Amino acid sequence: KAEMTFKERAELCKNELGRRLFGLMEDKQSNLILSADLTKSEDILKLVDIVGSKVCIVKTHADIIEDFTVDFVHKLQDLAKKHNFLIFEDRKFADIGNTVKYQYNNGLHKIIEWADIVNAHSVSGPGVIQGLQKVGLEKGRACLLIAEMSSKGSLAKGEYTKATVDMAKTYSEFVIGFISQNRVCDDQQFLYMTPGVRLEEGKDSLGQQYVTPSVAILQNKTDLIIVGRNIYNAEDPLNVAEEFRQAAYNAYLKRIS
Ligand code: UP6
Repeated sequence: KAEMTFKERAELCKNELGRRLFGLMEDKQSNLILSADLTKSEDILKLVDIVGSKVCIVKTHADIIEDFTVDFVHKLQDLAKKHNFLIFEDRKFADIGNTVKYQYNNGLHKIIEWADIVNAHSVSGPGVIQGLQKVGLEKGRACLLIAEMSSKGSLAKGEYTKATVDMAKTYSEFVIGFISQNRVCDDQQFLYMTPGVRLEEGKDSLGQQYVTPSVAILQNKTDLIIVGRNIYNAEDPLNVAEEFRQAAYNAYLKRIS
């Protein structure tokens, strides 16, 4: 049977930002996430201005930026408006609820102020979501759970992955989907986002494992691809981003046809 479209699935999503993301993906014809893993804010802003029109989300690692300031955040938010994308801070929260609440809301980065989406490991149990949603829900934010990882030897598999899916179902007002390599459950209200993607399969020297966009979206049936080095190290990031956008969106179109 034909699969539901992103727009149709938006109606199943219990989080307003999640619904917006489903719609944005179809409007912008993009299920591509840029992982902007550069360490200087100027470089990030330059990159994001170049490829922003091609992506539905820009993913950050705030704690690798050497000159992180509020001014940087404001400029990133301006670019998010200009190019119409969401901001996802890849913080991978993993502590008890009370601590992640502070890590989300306080500290140098004040992630709650600017990140539309954050993510969390499920290793500490549902308290991590309870802590995050305590500050995140009233600000209209959303969260992803890490159900599987792209790296070699990852312990996030089997029963761990299943228990993570159950947690997401319990907290689906705040949890809009997963970081995963596969469609870890058949629930259409969730988004499945896959890192470890580049144009050719392979690996790096530190355990990262890569699949191609069509393996991720067509074969493993996830919804979005997350691409870092293959775009930001490219000579022409705009062209390569467009290549990824087309590959990933066409794979989605094939799946729903
Ligand atoms: N990431 C993974 N694998 C996971 C979860 N997250 O690679 O299972 C993140 C990394 C990096 C990006 O922290 O920011 O996705 C992948 O970057 P790359 O395309 O340069 O390998």
